[in-house]
Amino acid sequence: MKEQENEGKMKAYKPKVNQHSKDKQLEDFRENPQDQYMTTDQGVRVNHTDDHLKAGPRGPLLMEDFHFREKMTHFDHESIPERVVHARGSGAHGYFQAYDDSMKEFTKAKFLTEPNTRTPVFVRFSTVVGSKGSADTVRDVRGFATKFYTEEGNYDLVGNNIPVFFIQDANKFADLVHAIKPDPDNEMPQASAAHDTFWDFASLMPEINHMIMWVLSDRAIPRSFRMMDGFGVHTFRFINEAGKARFIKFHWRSKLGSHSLVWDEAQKLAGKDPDWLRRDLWEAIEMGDFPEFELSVQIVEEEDEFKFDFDLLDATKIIPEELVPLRPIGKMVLNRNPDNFFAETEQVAFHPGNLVPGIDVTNDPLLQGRLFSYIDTQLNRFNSANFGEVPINRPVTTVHNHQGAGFMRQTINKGKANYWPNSIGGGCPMMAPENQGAYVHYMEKVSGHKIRARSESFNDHYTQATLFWNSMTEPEKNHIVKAAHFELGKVMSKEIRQRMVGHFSKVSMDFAQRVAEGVGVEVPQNFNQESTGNYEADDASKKMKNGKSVKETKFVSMEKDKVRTAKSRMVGILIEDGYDYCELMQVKQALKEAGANAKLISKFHGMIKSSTGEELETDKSHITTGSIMYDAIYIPDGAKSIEAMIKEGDALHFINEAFKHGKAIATSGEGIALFEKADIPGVDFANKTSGKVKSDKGVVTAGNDAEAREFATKFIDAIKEHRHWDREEKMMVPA
Ligand code: HDE
Repeated sequence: MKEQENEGKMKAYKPKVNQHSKDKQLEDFRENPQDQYMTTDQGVRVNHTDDHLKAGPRGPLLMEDFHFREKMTHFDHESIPERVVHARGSGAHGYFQAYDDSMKEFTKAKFLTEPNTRTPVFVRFSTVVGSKGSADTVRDVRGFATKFYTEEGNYDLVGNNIPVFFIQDANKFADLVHAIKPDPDNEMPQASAAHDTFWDFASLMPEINHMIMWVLSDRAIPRSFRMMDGFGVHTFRFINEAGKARFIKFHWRSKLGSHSLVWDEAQKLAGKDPDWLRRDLWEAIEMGDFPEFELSVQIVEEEDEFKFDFDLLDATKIIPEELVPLRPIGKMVLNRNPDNFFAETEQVAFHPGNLVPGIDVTNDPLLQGRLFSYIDTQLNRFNSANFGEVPINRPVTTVHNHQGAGFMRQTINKGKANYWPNSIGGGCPMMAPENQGAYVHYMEKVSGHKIRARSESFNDHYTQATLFWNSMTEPEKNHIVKAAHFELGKVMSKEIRQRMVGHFSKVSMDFAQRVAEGVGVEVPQNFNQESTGNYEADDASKKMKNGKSVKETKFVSMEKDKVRTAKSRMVGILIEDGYDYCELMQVKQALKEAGANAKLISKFHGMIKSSTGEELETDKSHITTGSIMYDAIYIPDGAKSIEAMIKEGDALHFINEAFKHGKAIATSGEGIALFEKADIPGVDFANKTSGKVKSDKGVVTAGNDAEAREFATKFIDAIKEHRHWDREEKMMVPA
């Protein structure tokens, strides 16, 4: 009788299934209604999961409650060690497709040469320093790791969004990471290089200087994972069908271009939306704005190895694109979000040594060390050698070998012969000949003494740092200087600040002076800091004498190499009751046609009435958003709406802050008074009624007689510029 009563209560508890929900799990349940019930891990159906089994409703737990024990045990064990670096990441599925077969001349890798094949990929973007729960927008290098599930096995391109690295030899990696991670005594600061230990290490290690320039630049605060380039960093090798090898460098170029945040914005976003980059990627894919990246290579003939003024094996150097241009191979499209973060993004295991025929490594001493580290770290994360069997890591090709045991083995290998050679199993699996797709390492001839040293050819640590500085536009230089003021400004030790400015004096006196004045030190004369590496003269350095170089390279500057598009940009539209519906709809339509997205924002979230009576529901209220979450802002005309905003601190701050961050801002008619009130410099109030469309440094205004279409076009042109850095000259605007 009691049991029947209980059952009755439980039925009453059963939640209603929302027929309109789009949840993927629900879709599966709809397809297989017999599977809709919760079960234990043993597949036994569960009738109640809110209380554990007790001796009476106020009594103790009964150990026979297998459902509770299993649920609790699983929960207690549901985390794995986070990655020691690159702990915070976001993943996406997609495909890669070659444009044509032109790479056949250089590589036999089929996925790079067969235009009719779409190779599935999984990409994981990451920050390096912060823990798994840290903010996305911190100043840091971004990881850009791609797993290609090719027909010849998995190939991993485990790159970054910066083309060079901090150190030249893998033996320094542990020191670098210890120095940049939070201090060992108090575990501070989180996800930041701005503390004494990192700059102490940096100031004692001249090889870091080129990388420091990149990390201080806007590359280290990307606007979006979709809007950054990627690099393989090391020099790799392509091998063609005939066995000829060439040196190559991999590049990913975002089709949307490479764009950044500003530092003030990055810091505010870290508080307002720490998931900013993750959310941006997820939402873009959900909306069908699929991120696209072009894969290219720089190719250097083996005989040209020593034709440059730097060593190709030195990962602190780029090959300027003026010397070796990029050759496009194909494009990658990211078109599907993961179904489960843990199973896919967390468990994906990359390894630069996952190679397929046609691609090989070089003797870059940084790369060589990585070839050891990645499997080792996966063993720590998975506590098993079977991590390759996790679905996200499994190749699409068949796996045949004798590695059939260990923790959490999934595959059930059959038969007795788990050794090679064997006759019992008919000699299976057999060795594959090269013409059947076997991987054969490139037969590079190597000889040398056993020696703990680096080639003298690695010992120039300033030329490319100077090249980077010289290649920047003035606004980009300003940002680098400000970043140095912030980073070194947080360093307590004057000695370390001094030493770092000493290095900067060898990069550029101008740069060093501008940094020095912000961090309270003098620029030293004739600064010299000995390298910690053991550099030994060898043939390479002699051969490189008079190697090719350039004084400037346009491709390292995000400004000079800018892609102008409004595609997938997010525009914030501020409205209150009384806005001009007709104008708003025309501008929204023009934005849509340009591929941009828009969100309506008002003081309170809800239905807002236009001056002509139409109602629109806003997407956000001021309390849940901020200008930092938009690429551009627009305020439609409408006397009552504008009047309300003029009295609203939040709206004024919104406009003012967007202006400060160099974004396109637009308004018309009465809105011009709002811009004046928000301290937007140079706005012509007289333009309010009769004025034509005016666009000045990304501030677009129009009188209420002006043509809405023309107004929208000018606004979109301003959005395409991404940021209007020339505004920074009159940066008297507080925000
Ligand atoms: Fe990594 N790196 N790394 N790294 N790295 C890891 O492997 C390491 C380096 C990069 O989204 C770890 O699975 C050493 C350069 C990315 O899962 C670890 C050295 C580049 C990711 C490791 C380097 C990278 C990692 C930590 C110097 C750009 C994230 C977790 C010799 C070309 C991959 C893991 C993901 C992750 C070691 C230097 C890129 C510890 C020893 C240079 C994108 O194995």
